[in-house]
Amino acid sequence: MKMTKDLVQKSKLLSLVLRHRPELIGLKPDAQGWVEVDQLLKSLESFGKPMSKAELEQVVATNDKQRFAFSKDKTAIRANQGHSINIDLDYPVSQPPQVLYHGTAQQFLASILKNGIQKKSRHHVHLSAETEIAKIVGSRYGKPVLLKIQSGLMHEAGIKFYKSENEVWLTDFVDPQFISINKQME
Ligand code: HQG
Repeated sequence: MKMTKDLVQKSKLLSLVLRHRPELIGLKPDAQGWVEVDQLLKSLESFGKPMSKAELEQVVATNDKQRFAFSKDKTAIRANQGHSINIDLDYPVSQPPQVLYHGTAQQFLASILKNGIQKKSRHHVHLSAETEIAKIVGSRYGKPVLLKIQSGLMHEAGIKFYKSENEVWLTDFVDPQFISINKQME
């Protein structure tokens, strides 16, 4: 199901407060990034951007990248990945597929091939098993470039990978030796 414009706006506000600036609306996520649903709805209302519980449920269910998740008992919510606030997502270490992809923009290429893929303001480097997703991610910053990552070799070298609830592969850093440009996209 496609999100309406209104739901996209609401989703962006949720990303902002659950990943980057909870203090903006007076929220304090716990150590794993969870906030109480009731508290979130109250805070959004006081902030002048009220959201009903039904709307919140709709955002979680229809979000194009499954960015948010409810706790099992549905009383708490968090973003699945992409945080800049300091939390521990507690995802288990997982064995990655042989190859993963990272979408970036042409202007970052020289620096990446020299310095590796860094996490910048996020907690982890984000990789995906799907080339399509990586292309879309890369095009946010300019002409997209698709990088192929030897995640199998990284795993063998003892580098840890985590898989988020919404199937994003997370790691700390990708050294240039594991990166090649995916020719098909040039
Ligand atoms: C680049 C979205 C120069 C890196 C997506 C990227 C993703 C370097 C940018 C999630 C570099 C950081 C994450 C280096 C890395 N020199 N540039 N050494 N190392 N970069 O947005 O991976 O819509 O923080 O290639 O779907 O683009 O928010 O990371 O271009 O899953 O849910 O620095 O964000 O999800 O940009 O995207 P970002 P990302 P959401």
